[in-house]
Amino acid sequence: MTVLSRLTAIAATAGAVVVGARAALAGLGQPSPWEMDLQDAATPVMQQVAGFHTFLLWIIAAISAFVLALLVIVIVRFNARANPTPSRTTHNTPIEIVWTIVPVIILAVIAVPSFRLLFVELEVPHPDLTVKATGKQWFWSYSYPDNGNFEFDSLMVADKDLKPGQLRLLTVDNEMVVPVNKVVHVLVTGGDVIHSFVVQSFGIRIDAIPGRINETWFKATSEGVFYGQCSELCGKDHSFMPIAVRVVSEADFAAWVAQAKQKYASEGGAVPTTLAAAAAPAAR
Ligand SMILES: [Cu+2]
Repeated sequence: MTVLSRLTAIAATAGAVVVGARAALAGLGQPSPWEMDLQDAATPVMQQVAGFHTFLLWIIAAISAFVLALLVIVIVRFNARANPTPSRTTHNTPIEIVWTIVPVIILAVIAVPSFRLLFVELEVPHPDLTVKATGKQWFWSYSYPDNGNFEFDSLMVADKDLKPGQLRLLTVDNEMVVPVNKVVHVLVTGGDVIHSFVVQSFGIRIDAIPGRINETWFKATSEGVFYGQCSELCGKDHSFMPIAVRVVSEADFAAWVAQAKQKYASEGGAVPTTLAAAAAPAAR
C-alpha cells in the first residue's frame, strides 16, 4: 500500500465517522452519543442562536487561517538562513491603521446580529400562557397561574425505576406540558438557592434566584419531549434535577389541564398574589 492510498483510506474512514456521528445526532430535545454540535432547534430563537453560532465559527476559522498563514510566511521567509540581515523597521503607519481598523470592523459585524438576537431573547412577545418554574433542592415545581393555578413537583426518575426507552438522568415523573406553536412565558425563581432553568433545544437559559422572578419565553414549533438540566451548581443533587417539557397539540393540552387541575388540586396550588400580578401581561 502506498503512502498516498493509505492516507486516502484514513481520510475516508475519518469522513465516514464524522458523517455517521452527524447522522446519529439527530437528537431533537435530548443529547446523543458522539454529539458534536448543538442540539437541534425546536424554537425560532434556537434557530437564530444556532445560526449565529455557525456565523461566529466561520469568522473564527477565517481569523485562525489568516494568523496561521502569517506565521508560516514569517517562518519560511524570515528565518536566519533565508534572511541573514534583517531590516531594522519599527514602525509602519499604514499597516498599523489596518490592524486597528479591521478588528473594529470585525467586532461591529459580530455586534449587530449579536444585539439583535439578545433583544429577540429578552423581549417577551404577547404570551398565550404563563408557566412558573421554581427551582428547589433538588427538583423543579411548575405552576400554571392562568390555567387554574395548580402546581406540581417534577422529580427525576431513579435509574432502577426507568422503563424501557426512558432516558437516564433526564426522565421525570411529572413533565411540564405546553401547547405547540404558542408563546409560553416562563417565570423562573428559586425556592432555596440559585438554580438555572435551561432547555437547549429551546435556546433558553435563565437563573432561578430566590426572592426574584426572572422571565424568558419560548415558542416550540414541534411536538415531543424536550429535556434540559439545572445549570447552576446548587448542591449535592445538582445533576439530578432535570427539566422535561412535553409539547403537545392544543387539544391535548386542554385535556391535560383539565386532568391536572383535578390531580394537583389537593396539593394546594395557591400562587402568591405578587406572582399572579407579574404573570398578567397587562402588569408588564
Ligand atoms: Cu439546581
